[in-house]
Amino acid sequence: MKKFKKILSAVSAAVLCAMPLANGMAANAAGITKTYRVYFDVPANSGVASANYSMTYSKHMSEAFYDVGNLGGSVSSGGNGQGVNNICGCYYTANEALVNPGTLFTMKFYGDMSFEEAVIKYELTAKYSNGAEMSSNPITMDVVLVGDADGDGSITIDDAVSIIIYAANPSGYPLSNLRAADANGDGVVTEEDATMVQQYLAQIINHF
Ligand SMILES: [Ca+2]
Ligand SMILES: [Ca+2]
Repeated sequence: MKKFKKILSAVSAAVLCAMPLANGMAANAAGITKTYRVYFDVPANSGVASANYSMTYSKHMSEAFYDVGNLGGSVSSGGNGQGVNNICGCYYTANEALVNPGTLFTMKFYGDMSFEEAVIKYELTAKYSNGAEMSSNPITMDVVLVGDADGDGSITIDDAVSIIIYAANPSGYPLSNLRAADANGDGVVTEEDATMVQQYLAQIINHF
């Protein structure tokens, strides 16, 4: 409890520091950059051995960044920034046909529009270990607005506070969206993520 009070007082100090800058940011709402991270997930016993993802996305978004997920394997990507609209994609390879549920890979980009406006079209295919395409694709996409820990659709100081309180007592103060709370994308929600949200609100960084 003592630690919790200490954290809350640190949060209050941080809120006071961040408020003027956060207000300034709201005045320039048109320039706000949103960061989206997409998790490509499979359920248990999916049998996926590899996957292809390709998409056409607005030139107003950053290039896309791909990372391997918690199931291991490897990702190779390419094609960023070609043409009038950008085309990119990745090829995911599992270490062996997947049995466990989890994330194959993630894709992240940032810009000043919604995800639906940014991604013009995409294709996603999953394959068995013999290279045959799965007729029923078991891969699902979970789109996350990074930093929006409380899931209300915008990133405010409330999100940073929620993350700090959760980090101090995860079972007592659960978060509605742990993936969004994981600002730095390292797979865990800690005070480092709250710090990153505060840096974003203070415009020290303009994306995650
Ligand atoms: Ca929020
Ligand atoms: Ca994190």
